[in-house]
Amino acid sequence: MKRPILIHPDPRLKKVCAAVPDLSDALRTLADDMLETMYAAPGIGLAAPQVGVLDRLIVLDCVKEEDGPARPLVMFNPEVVAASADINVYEEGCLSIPDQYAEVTRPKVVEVEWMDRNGNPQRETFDGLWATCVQHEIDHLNGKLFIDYLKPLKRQMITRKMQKLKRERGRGS
Ligand code: K1U
Ligand code: ZN
Repeated sequence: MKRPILIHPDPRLKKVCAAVPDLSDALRTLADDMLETMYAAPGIGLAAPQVGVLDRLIVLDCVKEEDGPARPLVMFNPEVVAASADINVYEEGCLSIPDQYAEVTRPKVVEVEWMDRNGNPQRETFDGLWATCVQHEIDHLNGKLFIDYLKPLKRQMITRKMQKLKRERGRGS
């Protein structure tokens, strides 16, 4: 089932999310719903707070359709355990900040540990877009948005645009 995506500004997007102590069928259903929501958007990642759930859960799939089969990843309690000194600049977007893009600088390569949907620990090294995306999603779990990396004036401009968008959507246009 697709879930509605929260639009910035929303207090739930600024919260630090709680670790998931144990997996449950409800959490697996949430992960499936998040993947469906992400693919439909379309997007390459989604974090639980974006659908209003303050648990440490992210999903991502950065495989481009023309590059081969999908690779949906579900990560509970993801953690960056190592990051390269090498950096990468990528023009990021966010499904909670529609149609706004800005360059963000992050480590180029990161090693991430997480628990998979079967409760098994996983560890993998990510590079390029995968590394950018997994860091963007983990930021969501800590209440941080990509616009928090921008200069205050630019951030304020984007926030005002989103407030206007929400007012217009609220009026049904
Ligand atoms: O977390 C999110 O809001 C999802 C976001 C992830 C992301 C994008 C770019 C850099 C870092 C993280 C998105 O998926 S925005 C949409 C997007 O980038 C995209 C959509 C369709 C095809 C390819 C990319
Ligand atoms: Zn985002």
